[in-house]
Amino acid sequence: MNMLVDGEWRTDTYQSTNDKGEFERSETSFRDSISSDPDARFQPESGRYHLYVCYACPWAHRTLLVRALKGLEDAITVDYVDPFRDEDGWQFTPEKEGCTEDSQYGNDYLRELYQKVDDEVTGRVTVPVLWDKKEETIVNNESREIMRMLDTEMEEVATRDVDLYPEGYQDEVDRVIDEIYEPINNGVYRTGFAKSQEAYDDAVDELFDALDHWDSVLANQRYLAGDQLTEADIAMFTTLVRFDQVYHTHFMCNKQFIHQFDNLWPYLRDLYQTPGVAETVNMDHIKEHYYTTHPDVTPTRIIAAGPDLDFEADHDREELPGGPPKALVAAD
Ligand SMILES: N[C@@H](CCC(=O)N[C@@H](CS)C(=O)NCC(=O)O)C(=O)O
Repeated sequence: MNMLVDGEWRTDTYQSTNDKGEFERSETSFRDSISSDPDARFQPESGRYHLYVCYACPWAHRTLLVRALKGLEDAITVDYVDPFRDEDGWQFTPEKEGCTEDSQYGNDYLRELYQKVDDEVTGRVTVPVLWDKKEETIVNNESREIMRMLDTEMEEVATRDVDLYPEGYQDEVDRVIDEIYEPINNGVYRTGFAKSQEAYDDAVDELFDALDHWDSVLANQRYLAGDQLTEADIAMFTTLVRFDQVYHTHFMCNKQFIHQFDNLWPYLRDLYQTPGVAETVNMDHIKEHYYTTHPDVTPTRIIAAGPDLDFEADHDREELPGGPPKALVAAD
């Protein structure tokens, strides 16, 4: 696979599986933070930060969702790369529907930003990227951390009073995000990129055990951390919304569809129908990306047709305690 090595783009270096055929995700390289601490280097300022994302990517999708729910659209600008990724990595193709140019520099490739920041950089060139226009550098490219910063450190520039890491829920939110990461968020990739039967069997079993567990939890509570919508739901949503149309078939996560689960399916529709969420879902980009970008998984690059899902159908979860933040409902 492709990555930057000492600042140079290489297409022959990155091994994504270990000798047991298990997928191993490499560590993210830029880990600074926006902080309202007076001494912090990256202060929360409107207009200062920019996101580079791909609509197709579940990790990038987390950051788009927090931006939308908190009303940070004017404060944080965004560019969208092409969902099709080949040997050259992520590209800017503004002529394509839903994609933009690199509004900051007019680059052709996302890797050029990484090289601009550090001409000796070694690492994968991934989305999301949180860019600082003032210092012209990458603040962070780890979605969980970007999600938290946008949620908790940008209050003064957010236009909506939405708190996705509410007091009293924080330990539970962190626990749930940790708990769903390996078997579910990363689990679909571990299943789909497995290079041995054993690695696949382990990953797919772990994935569906975890889905069964959360399906039963969601029988009695509206959201993953209780009665409030939190970052944990954002993290779960971006995997679930891709599941039936992509992970089930392309990644062979096919013991069951999400739309066959008693509670995960209404829960997914409930989240989808939360004001601001649906606009962040670009299913065409999602499908194009996965089916065409991993030729070792789907060599024909043919985009599978189904299934046809009605994310807008009634979910009937209003009967459970809690509901979307008032500021979101009022804005709708
Ligand atoms: N840990 C990172 C993972 C991001 C990531 O893997 N993004 C994928 C797209 S879904 C990517 O950009 N992959 C390009 C590559 O690995 O070369 C995060 O959560 O932000």
